[in-house]
Amino acid sequence: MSDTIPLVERTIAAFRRAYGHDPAILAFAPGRVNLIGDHTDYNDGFALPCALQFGTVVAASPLEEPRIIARAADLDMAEDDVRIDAPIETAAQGEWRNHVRGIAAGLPAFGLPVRGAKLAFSGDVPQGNGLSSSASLGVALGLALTAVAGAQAPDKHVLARVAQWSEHHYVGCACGLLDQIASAFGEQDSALLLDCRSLSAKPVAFAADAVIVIVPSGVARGLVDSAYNERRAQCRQAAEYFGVGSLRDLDLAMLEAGEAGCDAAVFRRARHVVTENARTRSAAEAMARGDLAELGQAMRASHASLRDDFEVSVPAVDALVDSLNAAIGEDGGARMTGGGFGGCVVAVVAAGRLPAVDRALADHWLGTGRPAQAHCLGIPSAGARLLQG
Ligand code: GAF
Repeated sequence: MSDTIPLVERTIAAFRRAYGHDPAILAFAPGRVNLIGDHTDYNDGFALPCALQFGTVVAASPLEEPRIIARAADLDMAEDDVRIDAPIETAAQGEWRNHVRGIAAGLPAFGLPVRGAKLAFSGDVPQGNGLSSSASLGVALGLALTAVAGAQAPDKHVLARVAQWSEHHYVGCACGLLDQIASAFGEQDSALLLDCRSLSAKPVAFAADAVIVIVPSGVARGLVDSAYNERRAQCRQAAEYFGVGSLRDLDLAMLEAGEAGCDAAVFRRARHVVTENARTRSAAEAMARGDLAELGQAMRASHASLRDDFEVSVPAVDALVDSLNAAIGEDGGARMTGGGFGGCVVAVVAAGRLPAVDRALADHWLGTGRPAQAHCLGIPSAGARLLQG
């Protein structure tokens, strides 16, 4: 919580500046880093994320009219003002306003009340890095708007689903539930083993001597939504071809038996999902035992699969992962994280290896000639919560 104080103060100050009084409600939801299990969530599979110390704060107060006014403190106080007594239109694609509108429309779609509100929000999740700034905003907005409507805090699964609905219907990304569940259910000092079929989120405690290192690649994620939606469609195609409801139900034997007649790219997508599910479960077990060597092996294999079979990595990310893995040795591992096409690399590493990691990163940036990116430690943190109200 102490890490969120400057952010909270910034958001309260923005709210006062916009509306001339203090907010009644303050809601916070974190971003997340995924340690392993990417592109499995929309295939009913497994993932191992943890909520982070970064997030979004939404300050809110009721408004008597059926309108939602929102001010984006980090975007020069840009404003949205939308009526909620008529169907809510989408804003232009790519606009932050779609997050506000999508949550305002999504709450009633899940039987939750929405009423007029004044909002201001601010966040410190590094943007465009695959650390779920979008999910953190959506979940915090859902929490704030239900509190403004005087309703009980929503069930966390429903909160996550509302934020996913908003992404699908307003933001334009057909995402799974990984980011929203991680943001809603995060636990201090633990990762979460998500089963995206049952939606259970089981805390897996971090080994005492393990740390998470998050390194931006410096490659802004481009064309993410269209490439993401295409991968999702290929997974659906694979499930149809193999005759299963979702790729969660496919195993290696079925996969191999069906290879000959399958489109080669669709086959590789399916192979990634099947092998990634197995890796994620064994990585969670390795983490619970404190076995960083086995966890690291699973992370390396996950990266190779995302690079070669799912084809969502880029050369700059591959080079960064290689530099990190060379420095880490048997004491953990590194991989791309999130949707791909740039963004961050994550490493889980024995704390004693940190000086070697720092040196390797300094050499990496010098050697590649790419602008050096500041890395940080990821702190597994608690999930979404009301800070006030
Ligand atoms: C993005 C999506 F939003 C998630 O649902 C998930 O599919 C992830 O990419 C890849 O694992 O973050």
